[in-house]
Amino acid sequence: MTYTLITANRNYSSWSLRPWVLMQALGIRFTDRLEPFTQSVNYEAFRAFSPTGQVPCLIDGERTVWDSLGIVLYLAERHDGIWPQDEAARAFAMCAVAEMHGGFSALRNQCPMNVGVRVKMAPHDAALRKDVARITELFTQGLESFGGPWLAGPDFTAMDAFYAPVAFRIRTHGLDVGAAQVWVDHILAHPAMQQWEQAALAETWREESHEAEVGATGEIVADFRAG
Ligand SMILES: N[C@@H](CCC(=O)N[C@@H](CS)C(=O)NCC(=O)O)C(=O)O
Repeated sequence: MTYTLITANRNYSSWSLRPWVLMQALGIRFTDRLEPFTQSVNYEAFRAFSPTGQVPCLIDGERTVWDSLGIVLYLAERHDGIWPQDEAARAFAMCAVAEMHGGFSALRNQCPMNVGVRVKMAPHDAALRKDVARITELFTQGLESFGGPWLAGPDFTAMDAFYAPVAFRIRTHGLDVGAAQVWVDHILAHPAMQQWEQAALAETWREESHEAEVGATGEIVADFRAG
């Protein structure tokens, strides 16, 4: 029996992307079930399959595993390669994943993931400048300490998956991460990210609140989506 991974719109759903890209990159097979957002809050509809009324959600037989971090920890008990082999890299990756899961609220709120759109942002406030500086520092530290090309060494791991939505945010909002851009370019070229991006561009769903959110961040200078 294979897993079923339930996720939402490719264009908007940043939390969905984390386990999806990790499973794709590591060759962990799953049935891909997409439940699009139909309104700004989808709690009632998503409660049919997810205890939190949110995606992503992994179904493994009779078992439901929820929350992107819960899913990745669950998979790590069953599959090799979720975390780096090297102990120091593993410690770094685990801390960085925790930091992403619980932090970066300015980046999250002010630079929503919208894969197909490009924005000329208004000047950054202090909170966003702090988040972008920390992202730059963290990526640079990972690449320098563990030799790249991935954030915690030679292999794609959970750390890359957790920051994959950030790569789309960086591109959409034109954020400057200095030399760490090398990782952004590398992950955007990964076949799984390309697959996600092509699906995002092909989507014709538009959800009003997500559109308003990206419109509020600055001037939309390009929109590569179909429809
Ligand atoms: N902490 C959760 C957050 C999940 C989350 O916020 N998911 C969003 C989609 S990206 C969601 O399902 N929102 C429900 C809605 O928009 O109604 C996780 O890591 O999985």
